Amino acid sequence: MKRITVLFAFIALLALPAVAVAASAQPPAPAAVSAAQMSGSSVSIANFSFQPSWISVPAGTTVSWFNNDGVAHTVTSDVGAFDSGAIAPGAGFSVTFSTPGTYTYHCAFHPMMTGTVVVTGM
Ligand SMILES: [Cu+2]
Repeated sequence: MKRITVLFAFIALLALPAVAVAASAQPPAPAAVSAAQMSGSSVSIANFSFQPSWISVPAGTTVSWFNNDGVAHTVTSDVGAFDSGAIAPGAGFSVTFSTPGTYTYHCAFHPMMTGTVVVTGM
């Protein structure tokens, strides 16, 4: 009986590193958003901020926001040009900017969260 107990302990020790590797091998959920961010047309909402808070895109670009935070936020134009309404954690919102200009926006729930989209001519 004691030998079986030792065997089980040995197996458990062997299994531990395998479990740890499997857990760390899981890809981060918003991998697609990260790739899009490199093109400059995607904004992550995280830690009560827009990241990046300032982006510049050519006219005709669709800018997407993705809520990576644990609470709902909004993407609300300062002048009423667009308003996402509440974006739940894990959800997104996008706007296609066809007219060059500077578009400032904020979160209606947390007014200290602000961002800017600069749309340049084509
Ligand atoms: Cu917010």
